[in-house]
Amino acid sequence: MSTILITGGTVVTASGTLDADVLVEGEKIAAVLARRPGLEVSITADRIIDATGKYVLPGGIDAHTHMEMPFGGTFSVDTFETGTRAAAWGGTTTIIDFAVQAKGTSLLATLDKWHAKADGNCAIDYGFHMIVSDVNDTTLKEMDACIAAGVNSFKMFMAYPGVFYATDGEILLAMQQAARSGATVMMHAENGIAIDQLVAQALAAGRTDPVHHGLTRPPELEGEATSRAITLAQVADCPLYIVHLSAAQALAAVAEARDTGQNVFAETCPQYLFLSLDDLARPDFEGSKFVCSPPLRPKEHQDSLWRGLRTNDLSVVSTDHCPFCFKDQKELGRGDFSKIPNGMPGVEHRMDLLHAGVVAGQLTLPRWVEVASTTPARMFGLYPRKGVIAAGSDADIVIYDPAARQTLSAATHHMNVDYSAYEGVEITGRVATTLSRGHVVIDDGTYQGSPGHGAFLARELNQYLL
Ligand code: DUC
Ligand code: ZN
Ligand code: ZN
Repeated sequence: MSTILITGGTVVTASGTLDADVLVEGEKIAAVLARRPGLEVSITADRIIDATGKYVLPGGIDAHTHMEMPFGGTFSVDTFETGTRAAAWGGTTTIIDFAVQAKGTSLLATLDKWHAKADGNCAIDYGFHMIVSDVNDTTLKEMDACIAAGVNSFKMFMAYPGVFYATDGEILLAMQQAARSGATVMMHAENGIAIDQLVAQALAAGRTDPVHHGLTRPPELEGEATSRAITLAQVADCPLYIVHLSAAQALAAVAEARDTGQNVFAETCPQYLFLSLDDLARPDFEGSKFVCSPPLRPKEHQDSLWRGLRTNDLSVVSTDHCPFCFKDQKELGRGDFSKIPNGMPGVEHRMDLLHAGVVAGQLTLPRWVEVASTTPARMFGLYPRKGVIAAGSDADIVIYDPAARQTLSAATHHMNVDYSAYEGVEITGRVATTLSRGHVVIDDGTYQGSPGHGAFLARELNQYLL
């Protein structure tokens, strides 16, 4: 079995920092060896990686991505191969992607289809959530089979009538079914029925620019839907995870539910922490690059979200990586913002952007690791295999240089998309080395991984439930 010794670094975990060396044997972490003055331990290894001056982190877990997703009449442009490679460049060693049930199809056939897309193509490990868009007796029964197959989180939509939308009654039925096994329902919480009326009114009045995507999806309608989802989950006694939370109103509803002890959790995404409605309003159709749902919000919401991350009302930061090219894809919505495919690229830069939050004093170093790796591992049944630097865990390790400088750009990123939402933004910090199960995937500015190294992760239930 080959061995790697990572020396001289500062190990950062959710519980603190430690000057320690890390020994990797094969695919696992064999030991974390604290360095103390006067206590010299001599260990030999096949390969020594010098991490002096760098952080040694558990690999990032991005619990919300969409590779090759059929959506808005087109497909998101990263494949499992290109998307997982880009993730590794940015220090993410696990993704959890969404299998998408089309109406009239079965959940298990959907799962097979997503396995076929990912199998043999991923540079890092991956799991699946299931999008349930057709609630009926058959699919409700199939939820148990999905759980047995390691897919125990089910996303539903209160938005997109006619596409993914589920009625309150359908949501209640799915929540009751999930609750019987302890599975989690993930919710896209926006009031799609009301939004569709606002969209029709805007278009009829000739308001067609991308900024109207944001203006027709007001934060109040995210707050209302979030409260309604929480009430339905309470009645069904089902764990609820609000995805891509963007608005202060929605956060207030989550915080109130958590204060009562209800099993309600929420994630936000870097785009809601760093970008705003001003970006959607960029001229010359540039705003289309920032169309995602829920939409980017007025800047005032950002402070609430950072605070929510500190208070744990927001427990996870994932990306909702759903990239569409500007050319030919975003352009489908010239003259009609409602035809712009909803989604933004992000899988490569989540760790960097959150590190920028550390540099700016918004998060501590351990909290950075917690929201980006440890909590997603626990939330989605992967801990302690993933999400921690500890003996026995998978050797998914990122060596992060906190002093390196980089400028984000489409010219240098590795995502398969023709623009960057952060073009020209300067960041302090950069991944030096990424290991996935003991294999070096990124080192010193080169990709050394291979498609097919990444393995499917059958997940256990949410580990925050009593
Ligand atoms: N919701 C997502 O989670 N991803 C892409 C689009 C959407 O509305
Ligand atoms: Zn969504
Ligand atoms: Zn998504």
